[in-house]
Amino acid sequence: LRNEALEQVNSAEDLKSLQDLRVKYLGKKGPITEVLRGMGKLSKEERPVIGQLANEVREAIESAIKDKQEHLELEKIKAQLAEESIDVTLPGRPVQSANHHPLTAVIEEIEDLFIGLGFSIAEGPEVENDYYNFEALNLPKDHPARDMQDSFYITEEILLRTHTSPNQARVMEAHKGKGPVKIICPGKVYRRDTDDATHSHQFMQIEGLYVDKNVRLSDLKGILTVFAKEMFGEDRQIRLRPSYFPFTEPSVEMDISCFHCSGSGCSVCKKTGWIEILGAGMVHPHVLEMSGFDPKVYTGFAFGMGPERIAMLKYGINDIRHFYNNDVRFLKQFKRA
Ligand code: FA5
Repeated sequence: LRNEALEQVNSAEDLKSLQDLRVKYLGKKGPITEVLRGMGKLSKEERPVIGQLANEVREAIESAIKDKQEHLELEKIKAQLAEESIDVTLPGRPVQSANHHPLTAVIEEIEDLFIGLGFSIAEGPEVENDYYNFEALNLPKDHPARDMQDSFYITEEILLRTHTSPNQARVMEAHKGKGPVKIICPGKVYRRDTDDATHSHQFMQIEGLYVDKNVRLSDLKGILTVFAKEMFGEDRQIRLRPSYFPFTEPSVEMDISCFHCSGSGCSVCKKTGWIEILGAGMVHPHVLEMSGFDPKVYTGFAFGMGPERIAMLKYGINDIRHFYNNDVRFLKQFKRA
């Protein structure tokens, strides 16, 4: 009995089976209790011998159970510790932090700059009426200059705006003929242009409009010079070339110097040392009038720039399509300080 019990105690795998063994061998219905209970039936000589033997067996089993219990409890604690331990030497998981898209960063920089010059921000719809996109800008139906911007029409009267200039008319209408109006309007525009390194069918523009008494072409030139120097550095030159837009008279296009250009950004400069970044001019009297401003009292200038081209020049990016492909390897290079 003793050997059998000790063997079972030793091979017990957990505290529960150990408890079962304790009940089985030492419990009220166990064999040892039974022997002790039957002592009365034994002879005087047998009693101390059997009694001693039974006690020895009981003590041996008890002590085996106690040892085993201590052993199992220790094992349990060890296992628990191993399971819960933290390896402080493991390298941490890197936290991916988001950052601004380079185009967003440039647009915000331009916005901040113009806010600093007293402009406020206006926004308008991307799905636009033919009236605001063209007619209110001196481009009646059948005007040949409509072809300058090949359009995505939705219906005969509704299209995806081809530029941010419709907001000139919208904002002036909202001012009900009373100046000053001094806004910039950033937003997406759409044209049926074939995508290449410097053209995209969907791109951003930032419109500027300043209407007040006595606004002159020299004010436009002054503002654009400040803008170019702030954006690209003091040593940049600007150049205004005569141009044509039906909604401005006179009209200009602004080039910015890129003499110090080297590397991939140079392809944007087309090796001439100048790159065109915006169209501008004095708001056509007819446009002022159509939107409720008296051209005898008010004059104004307007401009429309392409922030992609500006970002390309600023960061030496040689293909406009990088902005839209969302290749993380490209985007990661523009961490904000
Ligand atoms: C216009 O869209 C006129 N609305 C700008 C204007 C506003 C003139 C106010 C006068 C007064 P233009 O089509 O040139 O003009 O476009 C203006 C700028 O948008 C360009 O200088 C260029 O930077 C950018 N741009 C034009 N087409 C694309 C294109 N397909 N992809 C990327 N940028 C373009």
